[in-house]
Amino acid sequence: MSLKSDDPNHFAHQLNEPQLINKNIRILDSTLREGEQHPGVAFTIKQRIQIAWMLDSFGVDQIEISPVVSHDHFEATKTIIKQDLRADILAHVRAIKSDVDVAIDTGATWIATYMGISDIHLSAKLRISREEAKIRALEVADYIKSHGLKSRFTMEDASRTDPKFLIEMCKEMNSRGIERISIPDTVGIMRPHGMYNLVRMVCENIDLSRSSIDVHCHNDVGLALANALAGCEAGADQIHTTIDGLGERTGIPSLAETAVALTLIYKVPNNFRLHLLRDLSRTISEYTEIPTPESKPIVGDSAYKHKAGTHLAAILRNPAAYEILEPKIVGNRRKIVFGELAGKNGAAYLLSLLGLETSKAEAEKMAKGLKELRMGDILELYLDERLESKILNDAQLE
Ligand code: HCA
Ligand code: CU
Repeated sequence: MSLKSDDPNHFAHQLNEPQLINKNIRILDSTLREGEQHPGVAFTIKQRIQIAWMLDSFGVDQIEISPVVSHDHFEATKTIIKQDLRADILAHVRAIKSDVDVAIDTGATWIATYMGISDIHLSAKLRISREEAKIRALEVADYIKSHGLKSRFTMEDASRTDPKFLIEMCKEMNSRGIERISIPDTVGIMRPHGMYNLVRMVCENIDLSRSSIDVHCHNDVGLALANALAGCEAGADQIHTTIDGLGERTGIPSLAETAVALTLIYKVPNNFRLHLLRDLSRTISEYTEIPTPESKPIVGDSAYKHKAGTHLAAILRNPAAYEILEPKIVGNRRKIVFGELAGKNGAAYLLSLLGLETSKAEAEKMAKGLKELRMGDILELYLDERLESKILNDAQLE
C-alpha cells in the first residue's frame, strides 16, 4: 500500500484527499452480541471463546458480549474476561440496574448499557416518558460509576431522536464521565451526510476529553459502512462491526470491509492483522452454518476472481489492473475463470498451463471451443505465485 506515484491507486488516493480522518479509528467488534442477534445464529460457549481470541489476535480494540441472554452467555462472558486479552471486553446490557448487576458479576471492567430514547422507542418499547427515561439512565450511569467501572452509554435509535433530547442526554453522560457514548443508526435510515451531521452535533455539545464517540450503523439500505465512516469524519473514533456484518435484520458493517476501508482507503494508522480476515469469516460461517456470499467484498470466494477475457489479459500481466490490494494481504486468493468469456489470451494461458502449444492459431481455436461450450465457467484456477511466474516465462500473450 505504497503512496509512490508508481502505485496504480495513486490518483484515486489523491482524489480521496483531503484526508478527513487524521486520527486513529478503533474497531469494536460485536459478533458475540449483535452477531448473535442475527436470525439462526447461536454460538456455543467454546465457540464464543475461540471467536474472542481470534478477534483479539486480529487487533480489534474492544469486544462486546451480552451476559444477560442466558446462563451460557454469562459463563462465556466470565471466561472471556479471564483470558486477559489485549482488547477490552464489554458486557452489554439494558440500562436497568438488575442487568448491570449481572454484568458486574461477570468481573467486567467495562459495562455498556443501552436505552431507546426516541419517542417511538419510549412509547412502543419502554412505555415511559422522556423524563422517566432520563432519570433511569442517569441512575444506572451513576450506579456503574459508583462501582468504579468504565462505561459506555448507547443512545439507541439516536438518529430518530429529538436532537434536543439527544443532546441533553449526551451532556448528562458526558458530565458524569461516561467514557464512551454510542450514537447508533439503529434502523439504518441515515445518509452519510446525515450521519456526519448527527455526530458533529453531538461532538460540538460535549467535552470530547471526557467521552469519546462510537458509531453503530445498521445496514438496512446498504449504507452502514459509509455512514459509520462519515460519523468518524465528524469526530467519532470507534466503529462497531461484526464478522461478515451479521446482526439484527441485515446487520452492521463487516469487520473485513471496515478494516480494509480504514487501512487502504482512509489510510488510518493501525495494527490490524488483515491476513486473518478470510479465516475469521470462514470460522464464523462454519459456526453459523450460514455460507459467506461468494460476492462478499474482501472475504468472498469471488472477491478476487477474474473472468472476462479483457480482464484476464490484463490480470495475467499485472493483477493491479483490476485489484486494489493483493488478495494474500487479506488471506484470500486470486482465481482466474476460464469460460465462454476467456478470449484468446485466457485460452493461450490455459494451453500453456496444460503444457500445450500456445500459438495464436491454437489459442484462437481453444477460445472458440470455450465459447461454444456455453456452459458458463468451466474451470477455475488459483493464480498463485508459482503460476504467476509461469505467466512471465511462457504465456504467449499479445
Ligand atoms: C439493539 C440495540 C443496538 C445497540 C447499539 C449499541 C442498536 O440491537 O438492541 O449499543 O451501540 O442498533 O441500537 O444494537
Ligand atoms: Cu444494533
